[in-house]
Amino acid sequence: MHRSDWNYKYMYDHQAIEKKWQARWKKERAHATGTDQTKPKRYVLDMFPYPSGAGLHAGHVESYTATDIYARYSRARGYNVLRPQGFDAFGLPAENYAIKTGIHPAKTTREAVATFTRQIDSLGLSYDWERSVTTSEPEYYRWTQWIFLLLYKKGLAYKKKAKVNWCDGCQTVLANEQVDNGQCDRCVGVVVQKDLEQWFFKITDFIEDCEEGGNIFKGLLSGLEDIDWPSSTKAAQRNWIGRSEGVEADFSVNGGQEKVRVFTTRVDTIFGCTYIVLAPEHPLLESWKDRISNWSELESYRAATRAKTDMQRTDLNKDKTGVRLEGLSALNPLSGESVPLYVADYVLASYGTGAVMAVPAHDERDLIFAKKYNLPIRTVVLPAGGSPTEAEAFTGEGQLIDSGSFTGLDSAAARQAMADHLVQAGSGSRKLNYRLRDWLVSRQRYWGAPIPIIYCPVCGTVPVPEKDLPVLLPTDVDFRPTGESPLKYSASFQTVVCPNCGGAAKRESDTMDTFVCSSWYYLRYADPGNKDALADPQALAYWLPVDVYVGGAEHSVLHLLYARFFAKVLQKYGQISFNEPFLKLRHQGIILGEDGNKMSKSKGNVVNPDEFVEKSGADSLRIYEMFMGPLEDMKPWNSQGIVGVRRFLEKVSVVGDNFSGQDDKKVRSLLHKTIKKVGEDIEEFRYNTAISALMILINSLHEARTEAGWPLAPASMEKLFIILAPFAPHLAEEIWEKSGHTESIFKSAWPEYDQSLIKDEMINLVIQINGKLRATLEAPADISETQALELARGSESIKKWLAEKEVIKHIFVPERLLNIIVK
Ligand code: ANZ
Ligand code: ZN
Repeated sequence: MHRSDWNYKYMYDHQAIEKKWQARWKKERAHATGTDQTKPKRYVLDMFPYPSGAGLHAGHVESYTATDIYARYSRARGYNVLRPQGFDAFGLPAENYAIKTGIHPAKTTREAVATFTRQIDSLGLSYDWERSVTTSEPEYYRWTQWIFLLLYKKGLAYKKKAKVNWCDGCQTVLANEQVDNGQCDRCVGVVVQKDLEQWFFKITDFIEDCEEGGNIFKGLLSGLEDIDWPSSTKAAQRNWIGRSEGVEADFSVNGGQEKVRVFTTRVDTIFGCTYIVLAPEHPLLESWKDRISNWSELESYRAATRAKTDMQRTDLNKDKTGVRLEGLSALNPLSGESVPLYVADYVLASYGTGAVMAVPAHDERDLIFAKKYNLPIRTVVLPAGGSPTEAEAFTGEGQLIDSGSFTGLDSAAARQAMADHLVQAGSGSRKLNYRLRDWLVSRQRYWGAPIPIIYCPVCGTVPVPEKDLPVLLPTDVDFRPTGESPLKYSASFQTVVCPNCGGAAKRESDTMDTFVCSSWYYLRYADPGNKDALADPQALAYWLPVDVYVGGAEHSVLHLLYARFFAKVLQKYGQISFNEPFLKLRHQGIILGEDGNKMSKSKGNVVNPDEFVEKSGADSLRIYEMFMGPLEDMKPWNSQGIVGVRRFLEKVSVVGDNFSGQDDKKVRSLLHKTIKKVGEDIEEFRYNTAISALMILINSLHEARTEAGWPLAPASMEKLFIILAPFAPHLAEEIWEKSGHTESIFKSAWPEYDQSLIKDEMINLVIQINGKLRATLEAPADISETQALELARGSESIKKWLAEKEVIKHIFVPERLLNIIVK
């Protein structure tokens, strides 16, 4: 950008004004949470930031401004508003930086928190800092550990050896939710599968509703119906949970007693099954060792799949490989047909029964595999009025053919009939499956909350007693990654006795996934200083649940699912009395660089908010980001745009210089329309249209200005500044003070609009054709010449007079008459 773009006329000194008001707000504790709990409340929450060394970015400004406008508006509406902010401070980046530089993560985190706080304050965001939390502080993670213990005591936290995602780059395990396309979502390194003993949280227990003591607790699925969230986010959660209704069916092996059980959602295609596939890890394989004649071939295949991730294995575009189990065959329980057995890694051990009936004609993966290994492809479902092709699998529903006594049924009816048949014959059952797995929460890293567990050679696994919390993160630690948790080698940490028998013991050395810390932080804001409990029940009862939550859509299945799970656990065990933590959720869209690309250091297109705050002011930056487009849209940065917004604020400041004037009927009516629109838009987060309405109003003020002053009387003018204030808080305060007020503008109530003023005044417009009265049409008083002509042309009673005539000219008398001359 060119320097000259910044040549404002400086009609107001934004730097002086903004500093002045920020200092005053701080001194007067202007943003402290209200204490009068007889008032209705609104809890307005942002996803708290990870305090990275890079500081605040444009996306933070976007979402924090959106919630700030909402919070300021809500206060003016008489709500008690909770508007906290904190820091999600544990995590890999600080630790990775420490490994590189040797600087302790506690120090870099502290510095980053200070930078973020300064930047946030420079934007005039009305956070109550007295309620801030930082997840890496012992007074906070003490309660993270306390929740871990609650889960442990209720059997919802357990340790087991499992195949887990291992990132070599980060030298730690990852949750399924943190693996993106086979890559680590932090370092983008390849994720491999390893068998490790790890801690899990039983999130799968909370998918469906459950009953306890006569109460129904809503699960992760049905709870979605009660909340106002973007439908795409709800869909992402449903998909991730992946509820699927199907059938388990037994195929007997080699005509004997032994059976292999498959899970299918399409039992209607069972007559088209031409082979069976088992996952390479399937437990039955070992027991068939003696009967499989190509055992060694199978062994080497199984070894080769071990390195692959689930994602690589199930990718449609990847080559499908497998090994036939020579010497074995399976019997179809409905058709009685004998089919071969294969082991192939496109079938996962962890889903369903780890075995599938393959139907190449109706399943894409099976088709690829069948073509490769020359297996029969048999069509058993026809699309309505269609015929089969071998090039593509027909995966839709239709009518059954070649399916014995089931031929002719449609897919849905066939599924019912076949399931009944299998159940009666004792060779199958109806089955619900889920894609969601329990949440893997242990990490072999330093910078996280220690898991409060002690291992005693005599007593086994012993939870740390609550009175001994927090288990402090030690500082005498070498955090270079070795694949084992650095805490294992901290002498101070490992010097511990068993709380049970007093004998020498060892601590769990893994730390918790940072998503554990962020799954409950919103509760702590209700009562952040509490030393005896996670939060006072009365404070929770008043403030929770969160009324409005704003944050990025990238958290759809991570944070947002985990937080819902925690709420359900805490509700079930009496800690809270609600089931869904976030009643209304909105996402801010990604802000792209000026070049239309994603902002990145390497592209040099990163916008630093500090620069814009300094040059055009926080108020300009706030309004610009809200004016860029709908909040949830992805949109590119445009430096010219902020210049335009700044000009708008300059016009505002000119209006604020003195309030003298008298209400003009039209402008006053526009003011009341704007009051209505801005209020309604804020409630729905439609900030761009609210701002454009304010701009129109300010422009019309300038246009209608006369010698006598502004076209609004001071009382009306005040209303204007009150509705502008949430957007441009500093400038609004300054103007308010200049106009003689001694109290903050944010103490003023939101103005009510006058219903009678927002109704457009209507008149009866006389329409003449060649001077003869032909109609009188109802029209707004301020109808223009062209609008009047359009109105006349569209009216049935005039159309016939104009048909096949040529309009020569027309005469328009505003508010009275339109005379159309035709030939
Ligand atoms: C036969 C069949 C025919 C299938 C057809 C689909 C279409 P969802 O909906 O995601 O639950 N499947 C079952 N277990 C599997 C495993 N462990 N690994 C890989 N695939 C597995 O998917 C269920 C379908 O996925 C099942 O239905 C099975 O293939 C496959 F025309 O059975 B189906
Ligand atoms: Zn012991």
